[in-house]
Amino acid sequence: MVFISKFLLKASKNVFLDSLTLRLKGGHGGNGLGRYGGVGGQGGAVVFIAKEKATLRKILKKYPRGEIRAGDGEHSSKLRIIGRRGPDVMVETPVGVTIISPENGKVFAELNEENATFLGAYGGSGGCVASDWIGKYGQDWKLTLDLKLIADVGLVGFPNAGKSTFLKAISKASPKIASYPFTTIQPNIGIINYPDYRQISVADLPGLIEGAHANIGMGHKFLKHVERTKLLLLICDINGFQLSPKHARRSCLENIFSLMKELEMYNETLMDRPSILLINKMDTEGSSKSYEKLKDQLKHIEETVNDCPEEIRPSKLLEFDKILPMAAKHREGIDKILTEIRRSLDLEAERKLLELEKASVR
Ligand SMILES: Nc1nc2c(ncn2[C@@H]2O[C@H](COP(=O)(O)OP(=O)(O)O)[C@@H](O)[C@H]2O)c(=O)[nH]1
Ligand SMILES: [Mg+2]
Repeated sequence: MVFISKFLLKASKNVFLDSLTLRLKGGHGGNGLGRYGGVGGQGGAVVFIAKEKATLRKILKKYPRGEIRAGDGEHSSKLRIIGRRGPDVMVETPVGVTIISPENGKVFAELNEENATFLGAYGGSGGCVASDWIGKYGQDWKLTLDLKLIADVGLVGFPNAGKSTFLKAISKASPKIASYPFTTIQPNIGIINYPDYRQISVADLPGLIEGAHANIGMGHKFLKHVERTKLLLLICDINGFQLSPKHARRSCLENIFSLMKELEMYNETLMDRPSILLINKMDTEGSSKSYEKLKDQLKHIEETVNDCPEEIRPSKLLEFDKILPMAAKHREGIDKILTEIRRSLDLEAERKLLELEKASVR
């Protein structure tokens, strides 16, 4: 166990956080000044405000100890009879967090819209005659921010790669299967049921196309969903892909780079997300030979990426936990994939735990 932990720490990337517990302290109220009837300033408050660009990781980075404190109210003085209010602290949270009690799971709020706010901790009132001129402590407690996930695993691939077929092969969901380069619009969620009753959810999302990060087609919506998954499963057709005669025909390798580029352009931190690469349609003619070549190219991916056209060249590479071949249509290779999905998620869960321990949160 100790050994594994050391190894994980070394291998630790920027783990995706979907839950964060914080200690929140409202500011202390300032003392009053009885002689002059002066009232102390109210302590500042900690306020959560939902912002599109915010992440739980950014909060942890700003408050590495997981503790957020608002400013104290000013004492009343001869020069300023009414003490100034302590400064509030505004904490930007991602849109879609649920704020709950870490003790009993009670839900206090859901911040589902940009600029929605929640009072995380109130400041203490300033000292006055009723409190014998002594300022009061602010609220001091813990809250947990939970980010709603769409699924544990997100399928990432161009139209026709075989995402819907794959989802059908691994779960009981029965998504629409199209034989043309069109794509499911709504995410279909499938559940993998393991023999020991463990369940892992998988989201089949509207197919990604080049330029999605720039909001072409359903792109942005798609990427927004992908952001809310813990493990990325990239699916590529071994034979490559061409969206239409107007578009360039891309090889399987180029598609892999192009997918990375889309993810990176949308949100760079996605490149730190654990990922598995699945090469589909291994039942088609010539696929074995192409796969051997591809494996070799991926082995030297740092160099091969330089040969790829600039418009689809990522500046950072996803590090795949595994690269696996399959023929989703015939359920070939699926069992091994299910084992690896689970392994990747477990490894990631352990990394996250370690990181939170390091940050001494909880
Ligand atoms: N030969 C072959 N065809 C496949 C395989 N997996 C999917 N397909 C076909 O590829 C087409 C697109 O599959 P689909 O699952 O709809 O792709 P999606 O757009 O990524 O969801 C369909 O005609 C599937 O039958 C496979 O393993 N082998
Ligand atoms: Mg589909």
